[in-house]
Amino acid sequence: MATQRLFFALSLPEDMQQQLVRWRADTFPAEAGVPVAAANLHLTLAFLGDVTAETSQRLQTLASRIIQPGFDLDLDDAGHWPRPSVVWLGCQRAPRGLLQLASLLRAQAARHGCHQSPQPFHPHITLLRHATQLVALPPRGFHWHFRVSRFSLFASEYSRGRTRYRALASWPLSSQDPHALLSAP
Ligand code: 2AM
Repeated sequence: MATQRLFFALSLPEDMQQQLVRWRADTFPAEAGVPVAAANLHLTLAFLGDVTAETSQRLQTLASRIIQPGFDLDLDDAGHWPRPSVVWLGCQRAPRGLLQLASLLRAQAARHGCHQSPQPFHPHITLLRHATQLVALPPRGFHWHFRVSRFSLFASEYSRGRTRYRALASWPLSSQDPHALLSAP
């Protein structure tokens, strides 16, 4: 049966992709790892693995029904995980909206047979892969901010020695906080 390797994720605004790529080049030496291509930088919400078209369609229908306000994301933390050999960018305090969205998508994925890691969700953007050596991390104090107003389903495609992430569908998060609307005079 034909399957696709899929994941729900947040993409980054193009100008931020470029800023991050420049900062990464200034911050990490070339031998620290293999840089993820600018267009591939993303924050995974829920990894689905290889799924059939039917499962993909069901999960897309559920995703389209999610009603949740957008949220602000502050990227101000970095780390090195020696086991998957990645250097990542994340947040010291993940916003509640991000955790809620990921938790919902992961629960829906699990109910449709997509194995979810038992490890707690640690939101991150992978910057470098094959980071097998000890890496000097940048001192705290760096900071990027952006407003998250949509999330997407991506297919991971491998061809001619390269992995490319292709957005299959995207859904908006509402622009206003419903609680703010309820308490408005
Ligand atoms: P990573 O960046 O930490 O490797 C596509 O592979 C995206 O799904 C990546 O962001 C990857 O995270 C994430 N992902 C989560 N679990 C995965 C798994 N078991 N295999 C591959 N990718 C996974």
